[in-house]
Amino acid sequence: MRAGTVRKEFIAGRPSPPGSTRTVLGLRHALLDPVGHVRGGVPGFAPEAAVVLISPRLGAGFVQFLVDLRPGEAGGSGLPGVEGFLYLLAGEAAAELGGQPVLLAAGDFFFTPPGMAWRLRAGACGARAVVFEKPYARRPGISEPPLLVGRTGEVAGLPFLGDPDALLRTFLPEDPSFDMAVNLFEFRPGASLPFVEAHVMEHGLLMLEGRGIYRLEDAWYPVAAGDAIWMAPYCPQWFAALGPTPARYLYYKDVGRHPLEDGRGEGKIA
Ligand code: UGY
Ligand code: MN
Repeated sequence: MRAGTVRKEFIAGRPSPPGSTRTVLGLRHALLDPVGHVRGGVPGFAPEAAVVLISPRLGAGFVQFLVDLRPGEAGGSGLPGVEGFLYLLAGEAAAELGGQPVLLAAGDFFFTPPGMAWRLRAGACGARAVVFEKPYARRPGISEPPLLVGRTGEVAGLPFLGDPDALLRTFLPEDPSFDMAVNLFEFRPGASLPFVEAHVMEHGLLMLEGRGIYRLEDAWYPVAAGDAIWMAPYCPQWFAALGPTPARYLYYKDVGRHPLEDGRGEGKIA
């Protein structure tokens, strides 16, 4: 290799050499290289239409999966006591949310309250989506969250901790009814999280655009669009955007519950 050149196969997002993967599975974090995706595991979708990225089998308190629907193909979910959040990554789709019809384009999203059945039918170009599902942690005296539909363009991106180069869009209301958040982070090239976070909430993350470096515990990973990351509670985490274009990621976070409530179903505090 000549000085100053980089072998393509070692750049995140490019094909890995046969027999190698960037996937890392740890006790407190995981990085999932799209090269390793294997389809199946979500009843309600054809086996080839879904890929489970993160689940309790990994140690997480939620599920994160990708959906790829061919034109006209449909699938859905809605388990008892489980709430859902879907973000349409590409294409167009007709959704039925508890029987209510809604048309979605790329960048649109919906939240379904615990137990509400939802179904998605892809439009003429197909549809790609990411879904987060979580058992709802009920709280005495607090009503369940309502059905919600939104569009990325209608949510303001606010400077994160005062940094105009790191814009955060918060898709779900900060209301005690909600026990999950889903946010979209956009970093200009060179921007970063201001410090290494270590917090009680866990994350599921999907890189949507651009590239950067993610610190997870004591390891630093080059990441690019298509990578998924699980961060367990207290996993030290930090991100910096590298490359010529902005980096964007969508992430899940459990919120709004006392740490003594288990966050994995019924709250334990009466
Ligand atoms: O909301 C968060 O905890 C966010 N700042 N974490 C992250 O992007 N890894
Ligand atoms: Mn965080």
